[in-house]
Amino acid sequence: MPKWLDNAVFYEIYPQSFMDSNADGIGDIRGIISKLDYIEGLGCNALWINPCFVSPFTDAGYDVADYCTVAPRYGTNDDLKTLFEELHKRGMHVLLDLVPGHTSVEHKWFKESMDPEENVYTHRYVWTDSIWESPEGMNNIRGISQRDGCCGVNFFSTQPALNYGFYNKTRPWQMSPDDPAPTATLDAMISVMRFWLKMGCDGFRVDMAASLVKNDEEGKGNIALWKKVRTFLDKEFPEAAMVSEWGEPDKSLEGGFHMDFLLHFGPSHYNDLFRCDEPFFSKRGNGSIAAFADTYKKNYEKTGGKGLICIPSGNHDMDRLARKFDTGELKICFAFLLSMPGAPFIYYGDEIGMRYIEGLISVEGGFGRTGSRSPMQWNDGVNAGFSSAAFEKLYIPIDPFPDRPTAEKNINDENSLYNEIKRLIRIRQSHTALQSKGKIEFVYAQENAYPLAYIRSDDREKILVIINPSDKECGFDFNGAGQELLYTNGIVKISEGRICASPQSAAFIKLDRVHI
Ligand code: TEU
Ligand code: CA
Repeated sequence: MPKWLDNAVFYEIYPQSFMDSNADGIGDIRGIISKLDYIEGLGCNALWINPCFVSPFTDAGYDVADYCTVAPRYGTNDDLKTLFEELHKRGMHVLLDLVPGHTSVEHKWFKESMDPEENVYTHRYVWTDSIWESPEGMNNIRGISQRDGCCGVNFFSTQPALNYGFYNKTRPWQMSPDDPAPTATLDAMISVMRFWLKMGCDGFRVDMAASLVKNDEEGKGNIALWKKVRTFLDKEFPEAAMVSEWGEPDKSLEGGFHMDFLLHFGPSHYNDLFRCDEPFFSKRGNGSIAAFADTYKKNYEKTGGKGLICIPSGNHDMDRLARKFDTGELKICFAFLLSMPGAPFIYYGDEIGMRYIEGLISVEGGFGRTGSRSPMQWNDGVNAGFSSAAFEKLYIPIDPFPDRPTAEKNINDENSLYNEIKRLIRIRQSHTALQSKGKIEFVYAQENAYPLAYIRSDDREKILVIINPSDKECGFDFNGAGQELLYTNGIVKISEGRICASPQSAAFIKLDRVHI
């Protein structure tokens, strides 16, 4: 595993909405470069940038038309290379977004593949052998060319599925992952990875990583495929970091990913934390952490030593954290996010409490996700400092409320969410036990009960983390003694064999003795 992941704290940038450097209303790479001081100032030392490649943008760039060229609206390949260099100068790293499962219908591979005459790309995508047969369990594209077949799609109807083979073959047109055409597809994707890694990118976030091999209930075909990618990386780019959008760390890490995300879908119970009717982190205090902690524990044991489980604050597909939570609640969310194992991911704007913009018309396939993708609010200038274009030209309308949070207001207010997060990152970065690989042991994570407590440890120290999102005082029996309060928000005390946490509090306590 690349050493830099040990203390990586990621910042996810949705490039179209971060910073516009040339007044066309769309964020761009030069804009990102101009804001590296800000990101570094917060304490983040790594970036994940959503797809920034040539695309017709029917799914915000997750419909790639040319994997090896930066979309002109974001700049040029040279700009991206400059970004890599600027980051490396600061000791920072960057993951690009690899979308290996599907392309745009406008990709030249797909155009060739629609041709009824046999050619190199005929089997690059999942095609049935008759226009009258749809691929089972998938939506499809049909009748848009003279090729006699239906092509499966992975997401929107503009995103035809690349052919990596079928783990269980039930129809004659289905190939096995080791057949020549699926092998050629994987080779092509490996070439894409090589292209960017050579240019200086530090790795990839991999989109829908479990979707490549089809009819693969248990994930075995996809695990085998990613193991081949691991072999390539071990040989040519051992320092490249790989994080999967898979949501099942026991599988993805076996496939050779260094990290997997917990997501708003899949079996992780991630939604119990922040995004359900009664989330654990709501001050109402009606949530339950038990199912999350149990699943986390199981995965943690299964994946012990193999890689990291990453918990994001949000992403471009989910509701903004601030849609349901106030600043007080958000501070407690981040005390948790920044004290868990694995590399934390902060979605741009979450650090200043950016809100979900209600009622927007969908932009570039965002639909309900559009409200979480609005332009970053930098200051009280024109368009919140995001762009000097006319308001109507902005990629997505900016939060219209005059009290909208901005980076500037946050930076200047000692009690802001931003400054709390900055403090939390600084504490994490000065205690290896709190970082990616420090161990975790849950001390208190009960059904329908508060608080949550765990011990983070390594061979240097043991740190007890107590998190009470609820607006009630609560506690539990604890047989140990604290030595030093590393972080506190509210009042948390250890006395007479009991921990007592004030309403909406969080604390990190260095332990000198503990008997549990
Ligand atoms: O998302 C995959 C994913 O599973 C989505 O279905 C998600 O659940 C959805 O956005 C509803 O919230 C990835 C990308 O993150 C997403 O932006 C892309 O649209 C999708 O893949 C297709 O590439
Ligand atoms: Ca621009």
